Amino acid sequence: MIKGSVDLIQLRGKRQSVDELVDLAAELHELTTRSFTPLIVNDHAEIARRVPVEGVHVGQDDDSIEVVRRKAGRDVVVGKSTHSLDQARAAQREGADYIGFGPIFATPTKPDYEPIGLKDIKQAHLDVNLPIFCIGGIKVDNLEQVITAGARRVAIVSGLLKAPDIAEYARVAKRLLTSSFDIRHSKF
Ligand code: 3NM
Repeated sequence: MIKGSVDLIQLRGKRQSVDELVDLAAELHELTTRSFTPLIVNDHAEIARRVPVEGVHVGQDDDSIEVVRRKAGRDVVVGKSTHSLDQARAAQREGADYIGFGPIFATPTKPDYEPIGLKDIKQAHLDVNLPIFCIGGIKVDNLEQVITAGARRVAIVSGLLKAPDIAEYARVAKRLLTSSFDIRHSKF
C-alpha cells in the first residue's frame, strides 16, 4: 500500500486484543513513518497513548470524540464512521477531523449494515466541511461510479487486500481519484 502511495492506512483488527494491536501498530508505524503515511488505529484510543500513531478512528457505538482525545492524551487526528446524512452532520458538530461515510455498497467486510447507496454522497459534501471517505464495497471496478456521485476520497479494504498486486491496485485507484478531481476543478 505504501508503494502504491495510499494517502493513509488504518489498522483495523476486530479480533485482536489491545495489547496485540499495540504491538502491530508499533511495528507498522516504523514503516509508515518512513513514507510519511499517516497511520490511524481503529476503535481504541489507548493504542494512541502507547504508540505514536497519527490518529484514532471510532464508530457510532464507541467512545465519543472528546473521550478519544482525552484517552489519547495528545493531539491526534480523530475520525468517525457515519452511516447517514444525520450522523455525518452530527460527527462534524461533535468535532471529528474526518468522517467515513457508508457502506456505499453491500460488503462482506461489514455484513450487518444496510448499504446507503450513492444518492447522499453529494449532499454529504455540501453539509459537511470535513474530509469524507466513502467506504463499503468500493473497488477499482466501481470507483468511477462513486466519484461521479460526488466522492473525493475513498477507503478500500478487501479490494486492496485481495488484489494480486496491492501496489498497482492502489496506484490505479489513486489515478482515478486524482484525475477526476483535476478535471472537475480545471477551468477548461
Ligand atoms: N466500515 P470493503 S464499510 C470497515 O460503512 C467498514 O462504516 C464501513 O470494506 C462503514 O472495502 C466497511 O472490503 C467495510 O467493503 C469496507
